[in-house]
Amino acid sequence: MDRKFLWGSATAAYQCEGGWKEGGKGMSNWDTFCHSEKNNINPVTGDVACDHYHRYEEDIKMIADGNQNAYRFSIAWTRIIPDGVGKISREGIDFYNRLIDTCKKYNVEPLVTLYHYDLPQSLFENGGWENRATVDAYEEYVKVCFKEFGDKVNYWATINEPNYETLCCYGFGNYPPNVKNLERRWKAMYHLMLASARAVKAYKNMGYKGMIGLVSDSYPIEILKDNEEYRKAKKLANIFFNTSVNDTCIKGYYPDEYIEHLTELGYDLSYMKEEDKEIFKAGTVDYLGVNAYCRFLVKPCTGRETVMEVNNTGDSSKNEEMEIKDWCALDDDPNTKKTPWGTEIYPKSVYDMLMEFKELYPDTPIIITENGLGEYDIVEGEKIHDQYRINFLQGYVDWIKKAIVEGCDCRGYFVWSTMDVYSWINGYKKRYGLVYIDFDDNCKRIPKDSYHWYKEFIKEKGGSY
Ligand code: BGP
Repeated sequence: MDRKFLWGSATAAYQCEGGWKEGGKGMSNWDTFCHSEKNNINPVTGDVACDHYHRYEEDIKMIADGNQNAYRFSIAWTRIIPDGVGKISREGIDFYNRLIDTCKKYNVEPLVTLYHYDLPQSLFENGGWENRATVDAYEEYVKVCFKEFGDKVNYWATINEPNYETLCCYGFGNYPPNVKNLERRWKAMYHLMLASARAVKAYKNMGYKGMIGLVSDSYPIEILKDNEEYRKAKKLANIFFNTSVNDTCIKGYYPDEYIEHLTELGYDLSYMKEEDKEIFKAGTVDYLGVNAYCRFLVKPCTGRETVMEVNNTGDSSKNEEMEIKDWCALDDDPNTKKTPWGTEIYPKSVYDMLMEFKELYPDTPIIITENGLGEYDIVEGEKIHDQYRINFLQGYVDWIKKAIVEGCDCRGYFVWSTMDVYSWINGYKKRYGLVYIDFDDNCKRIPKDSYHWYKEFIKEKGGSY
């Protein structure tokens, strides 16, 4: 495998494919959730989404025309094994073979995520990731993927964001099963981490030579005051958001401090089995995929009960609230610019994080598997002048360059997202794409100014990374 820097963009199956009842696909928890009354904030579905299921060739051609040499997408488990366990669907396998072959045809390297939030409904109903049986089912599913696509795919990602997914499922409670209970969260996350380790182990045992990693949403944690209480909040936040995932998949064991803290909180950890230790050891990743969106500013808890509210409204006056009892609270710097959804715009965060990884995990290469800006885009005479997105992306790639020059082993960068896709809970109004999708006009594709900027940037500067 040659070592070219990957310049690409990313999507995930539920967010772009559509074709929710086509090709023998089974139902996922997201199909069910989006059709339920619980989906009441922005009540839309991914039934059609960008119609990528039918228009993937047009999309991959667009990626290649934009000078991108890589495309990150996810496989919908429900297309491969519609009921989660048991019968394999040939039609589903054929679809992903076509998708991967099309990438190859256009010289676009596929980076394939095996699980990106959409869980087969049958497994979800049996407890989802809280149930260890889901780990067994996942291992069977990924082995089918390795067997069918392993000769063609050089980059795999086991799980997308074990931290953020379980935070939304069991902290904010805005993703199915819509629960607010952090004890259940840690259990689900443990099983996701175990599933990832079992996938890595299976991949190696099957003799494949590609790179397999995990995609982690990671955040540099910062404090605005330097005193003991703030430093303690920073340390706990780092365990909560970063090392609980990153140490585990890179070093092959859960950090002691993490286990100690959960024990202090009186949680039942009997789901952590002694025999799993060997699996975590054998299942360490070849690279860490990092979804880099922002930093977290934290402060000590004020003593209130846990409150966790995420801004899914797109109204910047509605602040995110995160006060996690016995851990930390989210702080705010009023001087930093924010998106309409309240996320800080702070490109230097990627540099701070990469430099931290260089110290903590010097032997593990990093691929930035997502980075992007959610905005309301406006079409003006068939054009989208998203200069704000260009500024944002330019900031990030410049800071990444600096980190590489200073010795960080970063091997790729993917913009979220290839085109506008369904945004979890935010629906279709929060747009991240390099390409605009007119959801009211047969999913017409219009490249934005940022698409053209990225194309030129890769041509001019891409080779120097
Ligand atoms: C990441 C997810 C993506 C994507 C992105 C933007 O956490 O991996 O799937 O959706 O965030 O998030 P959102 O659409 O909620 O703004």
